[in-house]
Amino acid sequence: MITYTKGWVDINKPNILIIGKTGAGKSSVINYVFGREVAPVGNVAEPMTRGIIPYDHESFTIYDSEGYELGDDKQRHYERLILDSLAESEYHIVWYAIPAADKRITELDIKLIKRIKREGFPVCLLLTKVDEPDEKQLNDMLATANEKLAGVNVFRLSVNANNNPALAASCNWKKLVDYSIEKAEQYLLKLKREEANTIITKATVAAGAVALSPIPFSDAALLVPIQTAMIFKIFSIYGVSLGKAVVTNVASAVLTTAIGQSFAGNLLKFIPFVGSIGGAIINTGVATAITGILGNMVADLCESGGDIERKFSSSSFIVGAVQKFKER
Ligand SMILES: Nc1nc2c(ncn2[C@@H]2O[C@H](COP(=O)(O)OP(=O)(O)OP(=O)(O)O)[C@@H](O)[C@H]2O)c(=O)[nH]1
Ligand SMILES: [Mg+2]
Repeated sequence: MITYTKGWVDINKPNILIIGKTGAGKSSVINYVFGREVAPVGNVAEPMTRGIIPYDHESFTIYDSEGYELGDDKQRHYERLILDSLAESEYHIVWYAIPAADKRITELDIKLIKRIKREGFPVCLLLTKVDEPDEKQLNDMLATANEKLAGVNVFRLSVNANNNPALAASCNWKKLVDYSIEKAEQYLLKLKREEANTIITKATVAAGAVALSPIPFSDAALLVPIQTAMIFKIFSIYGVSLGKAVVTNVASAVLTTAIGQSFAGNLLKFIPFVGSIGGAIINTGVATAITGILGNMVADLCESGGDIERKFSSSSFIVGAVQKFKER
């Protein structure tokens, strides 16, 4: 039984999709990784797995899939199926299995692997059944992968290496899973950051509009709910839940301090009549800058993991935000 590094702290488990030709040994790979028989194994001649079947592990979920059968039409159909399925579902890394027993990597395999990579998905190559070819055949396959699939990591695997310690030692089972968890985690964080960026952009536009609003003395007061909503949405992307009061307090504190700083040395702009910073009129630049800084700092915080609530409500978060505002 192999134990795997679990890098997952605050975010979901990675979803791994395993694909490739029928009989490539995909289901056997899953069983080996799980350390027990979970996926039914067939024979090379007859397709076994049908559809897509998830197998849930403590540190990841692997989706077993129906393999493609030989024939250009069938392979093209398969390619479409895989690309559609990647677009619709939440996979974080693809394991592309090619049996070393075939002694070659086909152009269609190369094309599909490159396409998956181009779509932005992490993908790696699983060279299965490395017990079958001789050393030269295996080296030729590795050379082809190296030449035609530069940048795609290759893992040598065999579930039949028990009686051959040298072969067993050349297999990369643990590396495969550790690498996949790490890559999937990076990919998931990238997706989450993109989602957070969309929310931040929308909030900065709304904040800029508030600064242009004709309602007198209300800018700063109107900004806080925009920022609070933005922060809540970012936290929810990363699966963090915090009380409303905490978020409102931090947003108000950052805004108050930042506005206070921006009026220092420019007292003419300050309106003593209102008597509170909440009534200050701020310009669009200030409103968008402070909102963008807050949003990005919250996303950074979520990515850093650990005790997010404590870090978020600490004075160093507020001081850091104001510092960034001054340096902008
Ligand atoms: N020699 C050798 N045979 C293997 C290895 N892994 C799997 N096989 C055999 O290859 C055949 C197909 O294995 P599966 O795991 O069912 O292959 P699959 O890719 O899931 O096939 P489909 O579900 O039909 O797409 C079985 O007879 C396995 O015993 C291996 O590492 N070495
Ligand atoms: Mg199968």
